[in-house]
Amino acid sequence: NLSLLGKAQTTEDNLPYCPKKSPLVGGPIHVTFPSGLTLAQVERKNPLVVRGGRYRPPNCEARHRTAIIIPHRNREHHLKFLLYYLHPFLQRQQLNYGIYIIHQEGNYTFNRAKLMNVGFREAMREEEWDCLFFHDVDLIPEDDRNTYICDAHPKHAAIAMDKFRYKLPYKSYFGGVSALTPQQYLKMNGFPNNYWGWGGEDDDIGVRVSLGGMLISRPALNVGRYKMIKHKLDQGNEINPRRFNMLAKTRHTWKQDGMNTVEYEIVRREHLPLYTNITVNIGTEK
Ligand code: UDH
Ligand code: NGS
Repeated sequence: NLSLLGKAQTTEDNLPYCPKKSPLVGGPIHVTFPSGLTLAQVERKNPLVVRGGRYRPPNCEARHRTAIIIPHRNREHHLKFLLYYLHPFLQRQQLNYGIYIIHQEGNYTFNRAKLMNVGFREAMREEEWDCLFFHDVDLIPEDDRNTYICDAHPKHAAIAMDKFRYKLPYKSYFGGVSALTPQQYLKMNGFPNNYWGWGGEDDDIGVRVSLGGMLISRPALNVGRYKMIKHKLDQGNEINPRRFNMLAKTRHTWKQDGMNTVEYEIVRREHLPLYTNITVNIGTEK
């Protein structure tokens, strides 16, 4: 049936696929932090974002479904700015997306990587995302061309941060913002669950990429640019003195610790106007 064939490019809702390259993407973004900004203002600026912080382009079918996973505790003032920039940024990229805040409950030592494992499982439970962006709350992308889609290999996106004078601090750096498909994530058994406190977990994740038989993909240096909202080390996220010892053993431990062993208890799941808030009890160090 020829007429059907002719419609092969349209989808269920009879929308054509979005163009491969979004016409709405500009280039550099001038990032400032307006004082007095409120979440209500961010909501008003993003009328097409629906409950849970979900969006799909109104006039075309997105080619990509991206979940943003943000580990969080006590950083509401950063979250507000991130949402202010991220929603319009993702919309200009014509993505079907959702934003998940994975909020660690309680005052026990923070565990960034374990929260990412929780985010992976809980986001995939809701939707067949084809790409997950693991995103620190204090990093604002400064260029629209830093497309939030996955590559053939795990992607390290935050390669040029202002605090490192817009270059990698060291060659294997994998911190800040990274992106993996569900297949890539599972191939490396996700992220480690046992890095409590600051440091090393991102290096462990980088090592896992290669132990999983993959390479690291990166955007161009003039595109993977981020501005970090300045802050001090948080209370409850003290430097982890064990991190070097643990890193030395990743090669032996990655299959025994990760997505296959993550244990937690969901406390609350809220579909808020600008994001899905998942509050989780991830327990304490064993
Ligand atoms: N995070 C929270 N709450 C916390 C701790 C961390 O939400 O209490 C999240 C947040 O998404 C943050 C990410 O975890 O962006 C990474 O933590 P971080 O911002 O503290 O780490 P970063 O390395 O900065 O970016 C630490 C600044 C001082 C480092 C000093 C050690 N040399
Ligand atoms: C390394 C840490 C990473 C950290 C990076 C940048 O030394 O976790 O510095 O830190 N690795 C270890 O401690 C083993 S920063 O300059 O952002 O404070 O991400």
